[in-house]
Amino acid sequence: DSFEEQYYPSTCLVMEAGVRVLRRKDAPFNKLPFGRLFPRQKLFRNIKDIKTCAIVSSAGSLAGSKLGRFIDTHDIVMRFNHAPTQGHEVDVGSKTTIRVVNSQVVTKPEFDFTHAPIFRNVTIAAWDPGKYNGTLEDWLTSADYDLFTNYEIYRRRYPKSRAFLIDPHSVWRLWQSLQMFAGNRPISRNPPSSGFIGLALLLPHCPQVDFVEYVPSTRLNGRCHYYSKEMNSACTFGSWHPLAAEKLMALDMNMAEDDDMSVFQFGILRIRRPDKL
Ligand code: NCC
Repeated sequence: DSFEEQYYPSTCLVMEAGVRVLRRKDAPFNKLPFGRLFPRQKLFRNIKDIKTCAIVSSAGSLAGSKLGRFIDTHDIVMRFNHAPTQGHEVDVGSKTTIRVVNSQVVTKPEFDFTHAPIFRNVTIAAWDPGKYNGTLEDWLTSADYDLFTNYEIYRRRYPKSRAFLIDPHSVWRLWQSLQMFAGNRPISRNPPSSGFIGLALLLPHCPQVDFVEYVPSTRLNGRCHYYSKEMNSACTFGSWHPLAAEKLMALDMNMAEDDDMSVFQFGILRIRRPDKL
């Protein structure tokens, strides 16, 4: 085993899932008109210049954190779904490079995916799990929410946009990595949350990822999101997504040099990419 595999097996497991966006050359999209909607560009420009990335969870306990300035110092900032920055800059920052969005957000009219300014001028990585063991052809007709219609509208309206679809097979491979980490405690056969998918998607592009308020900090306040008043601990500890298993695995990936202080006091996990895989 390499040095990394011996010391950071969980990080390696997440890397090995190979979470990725679909490309034009991928079968069956290379033979389908739909595949020509995929951007020719890479997920990120100037990948050699990327040194640090921040992933901002949507957790309610980000409220009052004052982590905005810290978050904005990163080269790449990832956010989720329709989580706003406006009005919350002090706590969550104002920079957004990429949004990972689930297929409900792409589909449901209240989010207005094809028009809302929050989804413009940022990279989009949209995902839908489809059926476990389903083919990509199946997925096109049996996605949990039909994200394809609005994806097509969006791409035609904004041809220069960097809006990608995440390979659903890679989402299920990530689920398998999670199951492997959980060992003999079976996890529910539901896909990981956008947060964990985002981590796995970003890590291959970034030597150091700071994941903010994913493992809950001492600010824990019972709120679902920092941008709403809804109280719901299931948002933090999980109900449908295998969120608790994800967070245990992410905590196992933490490499902050100090001690547990930064994780629980500041709510920041620091995850380094194993470079010698
Ligand atoms: O709530 P959601 O997640 O948009 O949050 C994004 C990611 O932040 C992390 N999170 C969030 C809240 C919290 N208290 N603790 C956290 O750690 C999680 O990693 C989460 O993935 C999703 O994953 O896409 C999810 O989306 C929502 C919802 O569809 C969208 O917000 C749109 O309204 C789901 N909620 C429902 O379906 C009711 C949620 O289960 C998963």
